[in-house]
Amino acid sequence: MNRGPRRPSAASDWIRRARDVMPGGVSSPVRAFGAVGMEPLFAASGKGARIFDEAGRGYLDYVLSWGPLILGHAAPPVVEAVTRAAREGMSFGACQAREVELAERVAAWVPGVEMVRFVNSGTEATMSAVRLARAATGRDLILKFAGCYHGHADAFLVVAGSGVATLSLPDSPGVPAATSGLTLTAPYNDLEAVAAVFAEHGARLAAVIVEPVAGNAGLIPPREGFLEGLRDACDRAGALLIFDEVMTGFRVARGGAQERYGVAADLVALGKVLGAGMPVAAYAGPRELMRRMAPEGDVYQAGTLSGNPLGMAAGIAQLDELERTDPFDGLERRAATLVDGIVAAASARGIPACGTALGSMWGVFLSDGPVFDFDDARRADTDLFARYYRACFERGVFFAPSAFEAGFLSTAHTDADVAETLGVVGEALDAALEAAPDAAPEGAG
Ligand code: HOZ
Repeated sequence: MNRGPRRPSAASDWIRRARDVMPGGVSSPVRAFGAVGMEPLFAASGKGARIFDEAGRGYLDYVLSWGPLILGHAAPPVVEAVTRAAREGMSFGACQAREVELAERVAAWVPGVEMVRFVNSGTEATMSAVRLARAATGRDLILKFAGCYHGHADAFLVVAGSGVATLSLPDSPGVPAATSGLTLTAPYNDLEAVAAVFAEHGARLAAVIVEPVAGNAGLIPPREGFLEGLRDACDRAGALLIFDEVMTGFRVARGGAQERYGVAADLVALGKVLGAGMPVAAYAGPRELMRRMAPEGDVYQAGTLSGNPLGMAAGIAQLDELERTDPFDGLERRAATLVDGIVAAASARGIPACGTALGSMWGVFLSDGPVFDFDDARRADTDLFARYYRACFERGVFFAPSAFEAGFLSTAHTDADVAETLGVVGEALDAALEAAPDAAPEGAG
């Protein structure tokens, strides 16, 4: 087999080789950069707030592996814990103390959680939570919200956000109509539409699954009363409320959106920060529900690598560092400085913009706003976004390569990093305006 030299190598060479052996050259579609008219970033390393490509160029990173790296890249406590764990064995397929230690932390931090089942991805977590909800209620239908993304299981690829929205694929071939037909949808933040769904289907609804802060259609906070309204509708109909906190968990507050908004879910899906960059996720809830899972109960779900020692070690180390440093207020202040700065820079140039910072999640839409749902999000100027995006990237700032993704912040990002970013943003907005098609000189192609 020709492995070829790892370095030095032009990025274009890696892209060509990748496309030859991997669909689109990627392991996950959001990494392709197609929506911003660019070639993918090939990451070679990361340190603190920066990611470095194969050519050695550094970028201030606001993607942070799509959320897990709340302490930044290669955070020493996490690296040390994983290194130690690796020396002791990569995987056991047997119970180990680290699983108990991480589950105990989750139960202590996340409201309503008494028991935890570890899995390997957010998709597995949401998929399994829905299976449990269906078993517990004896019902089949679920309600999700347009623009929310709960991973790529069949039930969720219905008007989904994230890469599905970026690529404008409202549904996916390969998902049987019999399966997608069990997923009802409503606009995010729209309690009237929710009431209409419950009026017609309430007795058949197993669960409502929601991102309590939508982070896969850009960042859209819940309107006042929305989450409470969902709680109420579920209680009346005997359906379960599932919070997909894969993004918001340990980010919008220490205990996630349940803590921040004071609304209790029946089941919660966690991931990203939980595994500190390792493939770790979980679904969790009260004993009464979780005991339905095999082997205590009759609902089956399993995984060879679930509770993997490296992932558990990484998660414990990251949560312990968060516990020790309690960085949540500081992260939110810095995220707000970033969002306010971007919106101000856009406004100063006559570009409509609005944005939100929630904990260490943030987002800006290039539109007037307000943005309450997926339709509002899609009104943003994606062409301008693409030009602005490219100009930021060229100047060393790495945002998510889509107008339909949230941004993240880590404890490694300093005030100086944010100031540097805002300097780049101003220049990039100017460049984006100059590159506008109607700003091109006459006759230019
Ligand atoms: N869930 C991540 C943010 N939308 C994307 C991860 C991926 O699809 O690769």
